Amino acid sequence: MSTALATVDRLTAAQFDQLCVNTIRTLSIDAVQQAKSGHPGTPMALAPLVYTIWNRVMRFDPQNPIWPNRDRFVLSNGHASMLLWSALHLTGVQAVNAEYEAVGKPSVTLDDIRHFRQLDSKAPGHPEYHWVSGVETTTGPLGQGVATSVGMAIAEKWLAHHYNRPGFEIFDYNIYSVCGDGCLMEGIASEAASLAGHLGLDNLCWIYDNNHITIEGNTRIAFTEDVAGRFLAYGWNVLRVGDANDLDRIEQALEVFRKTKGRPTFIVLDSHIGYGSPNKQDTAAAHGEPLGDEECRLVKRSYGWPEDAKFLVPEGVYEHFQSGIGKRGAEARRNWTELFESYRTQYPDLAVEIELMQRRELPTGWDRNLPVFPADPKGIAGRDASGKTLNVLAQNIPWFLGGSADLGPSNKTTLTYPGAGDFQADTPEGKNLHYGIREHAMAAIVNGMSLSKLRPFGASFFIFSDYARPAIRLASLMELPSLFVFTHEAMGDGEDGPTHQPVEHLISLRAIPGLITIRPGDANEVVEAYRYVMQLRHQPAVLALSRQPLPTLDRSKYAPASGVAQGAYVLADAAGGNPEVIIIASGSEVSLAAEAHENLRAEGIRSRVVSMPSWEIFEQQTQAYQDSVLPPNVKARVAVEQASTLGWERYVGRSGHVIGMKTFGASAPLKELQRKYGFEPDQVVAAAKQQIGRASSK
Ligand SMILES: Cc1ncc(C[n+]2csc(CCOP(=O)(O)OP(=O)(O)O)c2C)c(N)n1
Ligand SMILES: [Mg+2]
Repeated sequence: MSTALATVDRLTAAQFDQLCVNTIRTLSIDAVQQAKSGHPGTPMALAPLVYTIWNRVMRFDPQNPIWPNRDRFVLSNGHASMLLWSALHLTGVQAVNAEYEAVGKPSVTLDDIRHFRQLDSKAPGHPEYHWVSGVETTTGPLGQGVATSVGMAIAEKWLAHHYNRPGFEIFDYNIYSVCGDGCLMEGIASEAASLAGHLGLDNLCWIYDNNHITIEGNTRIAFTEDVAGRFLAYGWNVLRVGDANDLDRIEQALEVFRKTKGRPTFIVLDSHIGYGSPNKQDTAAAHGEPLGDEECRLVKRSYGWPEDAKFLVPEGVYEHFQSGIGKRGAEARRNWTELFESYRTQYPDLAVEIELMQRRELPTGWDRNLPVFPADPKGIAGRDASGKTLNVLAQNIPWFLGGSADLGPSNKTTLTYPGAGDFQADTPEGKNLHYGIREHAMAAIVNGMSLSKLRPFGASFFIFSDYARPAIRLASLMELPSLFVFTHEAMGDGEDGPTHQPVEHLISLRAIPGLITIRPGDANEVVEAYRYVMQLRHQPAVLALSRQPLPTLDRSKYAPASGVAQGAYVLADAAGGNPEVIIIASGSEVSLAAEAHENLRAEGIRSRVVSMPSWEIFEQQTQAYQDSVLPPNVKARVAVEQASTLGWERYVGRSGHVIGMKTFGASAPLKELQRKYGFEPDQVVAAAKQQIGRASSK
């Protein structure tokens, strides 16, 4: 008689385990079959792993998937999402909304699973944070999940050392991340693993689905390295479980992980993709397409499952999860909540911080003492103004921390105030992170920390935002307030040449939905940019800051820098507010535009200068405000920005003029580059006059 059909009370514990494992398998198979797309093979292979982690090991309360001290589960091989949907469904994880309130319904219903990969289903193609409660991070782009998990592990270490007190282990959770061959081939995983090993993150466990299969076939065609040896070299504790169906061995390995101090753990799990499928097991055919009706039947037969049953959750399965993770998680959370209540009596200030952080709020006084820069024609570099601001913010906001990918001295992102400290294995309370030259992992780690409710930043040269871009994109997709501080945002490092001069980066980042990019025009705009981004709760931001000094504008003469909060504002206007031409600029070109404006005025020409540090913020303003800044009847328009001209037509119109970059830059002193590419007052003046002529001849 099949296990599935046996009477529940006659099942042994082992049979019950198997029943649950097979439920995960068959739900996955049926969902993929129904959707006519998806990835059945890996859920079939890894169901025992996921079952063991969730039901036997993880400290996670399905009733409250955002309890701060929960263990984290990251499915880095996101194509196997049915594993997660099954786990969230069978354990009864409850949904919360964007305001972190329980909404009183399950996160993933059986109906969602029936509508796997369909519009509005809470069982989409890949795990999506913010869309499905209980998903800890969005995965699918291979390698991102494991790298993000390193950020989660860093965050746990920092939180534990900052907030735990004797007798009060407020933070002591672990992070489990499952990954496949694809994740481990991606460079980002190597970057992240290297840093995790260096930092000795013993709260972090990666489980590698060693199935020798990827889309094109057996890994012998492209991936023959000694993966275990590689992780040993990174300084990880490496374990092996030779049979992915052996729940006890998996559990033992996870126990070894929990007992291992001073190193992260890497478990190589030998598995068979498509396990149980007579014709597809161990082949790439099991990876990414439905098994087909006939094979589904054969597989179910091999599992001892009713062949024609669909989306079957046999009697007793929900209860079995309830008595496993449900009971353990509820107890753990209850104990923690009691602990936290007495912590609150003894350490009220710390308790308040922890609670603020959970809601992504800022402490009172978070913006006190922000610098105000006096007018100065010589000015100060964007990066220097940023460094001063960061140092104030980090002192005002205890959980604001970050660092650079080895460019701290150049990005000016180092926190230098007394006590800031370096985050290292033996000083996990430090606020200066040293990501090493690993921009891609850095950005994912920033996301991981942000998912853990810290306010983290990462920094590099703007040109290398390309190396971080996939994780920046995910920050936006996840609606995380991750902060990316990029300096050397245009041609300010002239002599370094075109390899170091961003051209297409601004427009490329502007193209990411939801991401806020800000290119401030002077030191006070830098401060205002930070004031704006720190208040974001659900959007990431990129700051593009200058390497070279920019004149600090005289705000008694020009409009206040607080206009940054509108994205664009009228900096200087024609007398009577009736301009013949509008000059729009960002960053280093704002003072250039202001200079051109003065020259035009001397010639009796009425111009308006609009400082436009952020397209995205401007576009969130009312139409009335936008029209007040860019009056539709003023057609003569010039945009000046040391970056690709692409997209500026939306503000200057098709007949407007854009002074920008149409080619790469060159290696030369900045002044010569400014002349060569037209970033000089005379050229702005000439363009403005030509625009006026053109508009009036119509
Ligand atoms: C960055 C990235 N590149 C490519 C893909 C497309 N892709 C999805 S799964 C996959 C193969 C993954 O192989 P493996 O991790 O071994 O997964 P398995 O088939 O064993 O589950 C590829 C290439 C992706 N999702 N992300
Ligand atoms: Mg594989």
